[in-house]
Amino acid sequence: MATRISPFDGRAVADIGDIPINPYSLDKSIRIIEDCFDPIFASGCKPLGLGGDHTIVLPILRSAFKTHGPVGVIHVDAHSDINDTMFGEKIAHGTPFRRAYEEGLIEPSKVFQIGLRGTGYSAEDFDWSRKKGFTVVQSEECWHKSLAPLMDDIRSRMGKSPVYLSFDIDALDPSVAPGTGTLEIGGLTIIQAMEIIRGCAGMNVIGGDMVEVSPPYDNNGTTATIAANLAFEMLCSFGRD
Ligand SMILES: [Mn+2]
Repeated sequence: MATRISPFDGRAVADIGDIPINPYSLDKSIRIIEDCFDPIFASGCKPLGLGGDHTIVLPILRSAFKTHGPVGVIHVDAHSDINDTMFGEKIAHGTPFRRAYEEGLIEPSKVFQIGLRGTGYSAEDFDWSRKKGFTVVQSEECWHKSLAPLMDDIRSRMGKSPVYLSFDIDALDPSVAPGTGTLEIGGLTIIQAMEIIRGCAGMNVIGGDMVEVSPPYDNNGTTATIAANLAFEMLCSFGRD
């Protein structure tokens, strides 16, 4: 009601179903995901992907690059997801933004990582992002305040560039969204999440995702419900650029 946007009235919104990944091969699965997104981006549609874990953003960004070139990214997450490897593997849910950087899929000066926090592996965990030109907005910088001014700043810095919004549900505080695998205390509020998503209106958003919701951990279903509502907010926001 607040945005006065009714995305199902003004736009053609369709659920195109699940992507038929190969559960026995991660390499094949990410190729399948990329192949499935290619015609979506090429046709001018704005995909809203529902994870799955954060691994899916790498093949999505590979696909987006073919249509849009390097994109800006608003990455909302407790974690930076810029590890070089996890258990020796280059493709994992904690590595996609390092791969995307290495492959030139993203414009580093237009990458904003919001909500990062936690114990981490070392005190320098987030410095790799900063050294590469990303803007890191740690969760502590978000505490007790509206994020609308931050989004105003990001909007002006994005300009007309294509922007991809990637939202890990663990960006939210675990007291409100516990149904995910890697909880970190001191997270964002739902209102701040709405400010971020609504703040994307006016940007050239080319797609987005909602990832890391884990039904086995979601004991009463509220995390999935919150994710669904935030996905709806994205549909409203994507329609306003
Ligand atoms: Mn995360």
